[in-house]
Amino acid sequence: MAKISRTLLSAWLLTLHVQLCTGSVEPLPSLPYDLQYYLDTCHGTGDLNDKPAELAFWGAMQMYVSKFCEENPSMTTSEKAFLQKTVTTSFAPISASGRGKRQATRPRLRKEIRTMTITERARYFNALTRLKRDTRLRPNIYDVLAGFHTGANMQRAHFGPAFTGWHRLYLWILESFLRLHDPEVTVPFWASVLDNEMEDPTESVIFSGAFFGPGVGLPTSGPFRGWQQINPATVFNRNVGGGQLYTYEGIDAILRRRRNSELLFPTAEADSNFEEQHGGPHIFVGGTMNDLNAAARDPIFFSHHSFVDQIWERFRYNQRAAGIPTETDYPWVPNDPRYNPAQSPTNITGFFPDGQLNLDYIQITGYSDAFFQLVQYEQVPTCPLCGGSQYLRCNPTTNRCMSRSIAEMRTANVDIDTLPGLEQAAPGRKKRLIAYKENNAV
Ligand SMILES: [Cu+2]
Repeated sequence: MAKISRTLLSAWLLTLHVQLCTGSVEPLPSLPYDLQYYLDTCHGTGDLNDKPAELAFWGAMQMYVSKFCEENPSMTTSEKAFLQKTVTTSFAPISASGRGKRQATRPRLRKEIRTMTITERARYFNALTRLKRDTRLRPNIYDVLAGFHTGANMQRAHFGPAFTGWHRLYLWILESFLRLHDPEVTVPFWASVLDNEMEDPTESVIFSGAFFGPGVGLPTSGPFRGWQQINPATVFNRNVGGGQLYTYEGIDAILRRRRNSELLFPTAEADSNFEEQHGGPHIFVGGTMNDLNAAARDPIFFSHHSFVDQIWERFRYNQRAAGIPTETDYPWVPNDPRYNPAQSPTNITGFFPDGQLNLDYIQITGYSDAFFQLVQYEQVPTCPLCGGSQYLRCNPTTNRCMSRSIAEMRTANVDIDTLPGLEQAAPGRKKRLIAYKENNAV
């Protein structure tokens, strides 16, 4: 992959800045602050000249563009109460209230999506579509939650030590809302390392109608094919094939480390830069996923982040084994300008972007060990059985599992275009299938 020089990157970003702001070319006195900040700090111990150009461009641009994309929905009192109540209830078992015993809850078991049964997959996709149709928040719950991942929150969620914890909490919140509609569902993870083993990952079953739908263009088939009609303003698109999916080598480099400071901006080691590695699949899926401000509109975002979280939990398991306290290993040096103040361990996560709600979980909450007890991950499938999944096979040469392609499944006469049990996303149909109960949110 092409390497770049700082000068070239600066020139390219400068041009882009000018196009974004004015549509015409004007000279700028210097690089915009955020771009300069990214170049100066975000590469930490890595050398920008050793970075794949695509990733460096991507990181710098996400950081920069996010500030133009603030979404400030105004909510009614009852909407606020509903949002607040659902989130607060979901966090009740892990909040350090000291008001007595923790709620006894069954852990949420998250699986690789190709090892789920057809029914489990259909139930997960149905819960997503029900959230997309659920107007208890306007325009719908799914879109409001996707809006958490925009604007000023990007400074709280990305490019610093809060990256892992913030997204862990975010996944938990989405999952809690899904469980209002189906209390059994959990967010499956997409172990893109399995697709990376393929000769052409764009041909993976992941991008079939039986999984996340087409890898190019709008969701015209697959589980989200009605989403365009539900809200044309927030429909997503894809353009698979760029970027770099997870590699076993990259994951191993992360799992060899023992401190979060070795994984996270601004001090990440070059080969175990967790957030940078996570950018690869964003670029690979392309389209909406390629723009962090809109990425959560594509549900594949949450399964990608479920995998990010699965890797982090494996890292934390190693930390525990080495006697390192996971809850306090939050890399932070007060008054060091390389650290973004929005990512101070005591700063708010800011889930509701305009701060109207009192959902002021602080950044270090994401490092809480309580999640270890309430969420469990299955392993990434391994040879020879590969989780017993018909969508995976063991590559005997590498002794690693890999995804099957859509063509392989067709040759084997397995229906890969439809998913039995999928509910139609008919617009305007309001049906609350499972009534909200105070205690079924977890
Ligand atoms: Cu993010």
